[in-house]
Amino acid sequence: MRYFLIALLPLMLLLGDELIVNGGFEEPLSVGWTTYGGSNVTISRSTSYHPDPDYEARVYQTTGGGSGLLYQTQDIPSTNLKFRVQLKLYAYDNHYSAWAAAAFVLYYCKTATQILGRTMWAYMSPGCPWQNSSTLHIYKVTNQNWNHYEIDVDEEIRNHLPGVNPSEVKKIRVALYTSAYHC
Ligand SMILES: [Ca+2]
Repeated sequence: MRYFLIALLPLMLLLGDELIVNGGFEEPLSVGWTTYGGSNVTISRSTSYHPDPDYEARVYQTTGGGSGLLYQTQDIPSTNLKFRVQLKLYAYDNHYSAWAAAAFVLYYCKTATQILGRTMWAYMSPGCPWQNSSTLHIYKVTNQNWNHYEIDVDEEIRNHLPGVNPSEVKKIRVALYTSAYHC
């Protein structure tokens, strides 16, 4: 095996309103969530990933390329929202031509199919080509702990994503995401 990826999250809320359906994973993942991935991707929920008594979800990808995704898209009234998540991310490769990454992604969407920009928390192996741009802001994660993250969505877009007009953002997609190349 050349690499593996793991990404988990127990809690997701857009403060003000709880806009995420089944964000605590108390119900099966089929409630509110869509999964995507090949035979090398396993997406599951359990109470055992984090030591607390509650449920978490995990996207796990092993040898082979491609992506794994656990995601949902919701309408938002405006970008005047706070977003909070708790995450543990890890990615590994041991081959010079390969790379792997585990990430949590907030997609800012105009419609269900038109993505204007993204914010990511990402654990990337050396060689991962992802870079900041006017429509992509990456918070690099370099530890393998459970970490809490919170952002003000409007401030995030205005401060870090000059290519995104906040007034055009009508939907947010949240995704637990793994990706690998040539592994
Ligand atoms: Ca737990």
